[in-house]
Amino acid sequence: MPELVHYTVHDDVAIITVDNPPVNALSPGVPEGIDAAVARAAADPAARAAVLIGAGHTFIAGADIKVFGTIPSREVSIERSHRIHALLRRIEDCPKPIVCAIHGTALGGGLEFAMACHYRVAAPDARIGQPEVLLGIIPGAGGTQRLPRLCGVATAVELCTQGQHIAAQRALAEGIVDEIIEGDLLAGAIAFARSRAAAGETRKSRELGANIADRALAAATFDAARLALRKSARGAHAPFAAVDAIEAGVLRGFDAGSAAEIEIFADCVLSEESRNLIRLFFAEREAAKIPGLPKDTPVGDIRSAAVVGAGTMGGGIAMNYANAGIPVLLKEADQAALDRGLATIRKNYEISAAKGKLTLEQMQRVLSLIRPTLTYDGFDRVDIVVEAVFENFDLKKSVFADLGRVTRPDCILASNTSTLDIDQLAQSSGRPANVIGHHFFSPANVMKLMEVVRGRASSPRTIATSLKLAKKLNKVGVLVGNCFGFVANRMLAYYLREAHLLLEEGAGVPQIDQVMTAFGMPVGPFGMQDIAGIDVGARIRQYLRSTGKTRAEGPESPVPDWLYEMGRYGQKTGAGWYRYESGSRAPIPDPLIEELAERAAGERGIIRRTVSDDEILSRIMVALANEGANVLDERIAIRPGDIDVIYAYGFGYPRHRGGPMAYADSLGLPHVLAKVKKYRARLGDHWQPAPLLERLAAAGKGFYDAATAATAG
Ligand code: T1G
Repeated sequence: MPELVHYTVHDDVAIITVDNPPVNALSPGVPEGIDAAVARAAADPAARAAVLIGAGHTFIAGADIKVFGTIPSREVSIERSHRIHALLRRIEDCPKPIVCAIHGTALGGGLEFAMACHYRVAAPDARIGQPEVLLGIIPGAGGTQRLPRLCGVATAVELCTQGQHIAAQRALAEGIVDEIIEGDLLAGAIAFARSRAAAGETRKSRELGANIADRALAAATFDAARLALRKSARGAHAPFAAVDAIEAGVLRGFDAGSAAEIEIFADCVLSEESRNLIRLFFAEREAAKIPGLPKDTPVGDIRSAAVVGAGTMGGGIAMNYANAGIPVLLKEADQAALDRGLATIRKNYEISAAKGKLTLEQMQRVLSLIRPTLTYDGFDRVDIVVEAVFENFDLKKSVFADLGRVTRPDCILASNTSTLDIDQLAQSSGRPANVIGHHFFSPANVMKLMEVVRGRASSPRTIATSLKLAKKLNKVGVLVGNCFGFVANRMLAYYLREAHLLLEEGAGVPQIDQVMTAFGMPVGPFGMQDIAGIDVGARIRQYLRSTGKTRAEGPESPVPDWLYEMGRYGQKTGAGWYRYESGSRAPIPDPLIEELAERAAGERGIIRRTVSDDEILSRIMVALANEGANVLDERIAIRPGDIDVIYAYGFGYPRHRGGPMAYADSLGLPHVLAKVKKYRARLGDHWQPAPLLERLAAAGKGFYDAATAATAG
């Protein structure tokens, strides 16, 4: 077993190096190794102080998340937590100053170890955080107790309830870090440690009380946080649990607070919410691993790009490249369209700058990387082109024919189409091996998901380069097969079908949206259509009808097309499924929709009835899972985890529910199948049980069991 923690002495300072690649997680043996090394430094006459540092590209990125799944009971969790709390106290009680040197990330347990040290210094680009709530847990190694004592209650509540990583500069300003070290971090940390030793100083975070002394302010902070979480947590429990633990320590002291943290952590780590979030954490990383794609597949280095089409999507895509520091040509057919696209891009950056997300200097730099053009000049020098023109097949095919002519033979040719056939676009280019779908989600510069759509001829290099590029663009890339709507939109068609039909049968638009937002969706199906644009869906339906198809089997409600014919496209026209006061995005229910639903029901001979919230949730989620099963069976998605990652990042599906496939597993596939059959009997043959669902239900398995078995081979 390789040594996970190294001990050396340099300049009368003990150097304790954690060496557990890839991210120095606190896997079994690491905490114990640090503990032993600190005890050794305390007893070592050659050491007047100690530095704790990480080997490789980062400090400690937290507890080993893989271990959480092995915790058998609350009792075992509590026993393990008591052991780690005692260990951190021993570090804090070391009579010689211990300085933690942070580079890369200090996250979760990593920051907790850092806070048990007496001082913390950091590299300028280091990032720190308590992201445990993103895993459905809370800091479990004293973070809810030491953090508020270092940076105050408000910042501690913010970091522990939102889980974001903050930059070293802010950590310094908040009192979490004591010094930023430019240049050689270890040398700077040693010098810092020696200065503390010379001063004979140690400082125990647990004994700092000034930042938590104002009880009234703390109480107000807790109340405000709980109020805000009612909306922002979207039904997740862990953020509230983090507030409870911090509050316990502020009101009842460090020891009582630590005891409360240990109890609360035990409840969280054994919860379904945490299981769902941890599964998603690993599913997101698994999505980058493609069975059958050799590890040594050549990967192209994308250092220059071009985007064809400066509309809403094209502009957002160009911003992604510029934000990643990649110069990008932005081509439009005419000057007016180009000017409109550039104006939107500039406005987006100005909004971000106004929110302090980037400086004016940074804004100028990224804007300078976006080079507008009306011709294909320079396209022969770029590594990738993304086509993002209007969703019209003939137009896209002509663009791909051009690109096949004007670009280098190794240039990747990607399409941002959300529905059209990648193979036909590939044919048009004459370079099918280089063609692939890069399906961004609107707004493209914000949404993290990128469906990477492999065509029949997409080469391993094209696929591997696309997945690596997704990470460079700060996106989550998921490889999917080529079919109408790929994974995200194909399944969404069933989600929307049920929403539209439930409306006709008697449910209300606000009722359906309220059921879905109560479940945890950021917006309901009707609010979502009003944001995305009812015209977008209408044009897709028109295109499909021209090919004799519909988006989903079964009756297609005429109401969305009636709204389209009335010019009610949603927020952008002030009315859609809801009405909107000018300048406001607040949805106002419109009785007209009820009239249209009654008319549609009449035309289908339906007697409208009271529809329960349970039926609404069940039909929508069962339809989604059933089609998800078909997507898996046809290998359009490789794993259920890929589908869940797509829905979490593409549509804001509540992560604490795990995703549509994990949710179906939590219901039990026999139950889901029974529902499909019940709806088939009551609503019609368009409710066709997916063969995979039938097979797994019969085998008493879930989607994830089957996937795990398949991976195991
Ligand atoms: N445990 C186990 N494996 C981990 C891990 C962790 N904490 N972090 C990363 N990995 C694996 C990951 O699965 C992948 O494996 C590889 O490392 C590279 O990761 C006590 C209870 C650090 C910002 O939540 O956010 O501490 O796929 O692809 O993009 O209170 O990883 O190669 O096989 O993500 O450079 C809190 C989780 C834990 C941080 C690096 N910590 N990690 O990002 O690499 S709970 C976290 C991250 C806790 C305490 C509590 C990111 C990263 P593979 P990667 P990256």
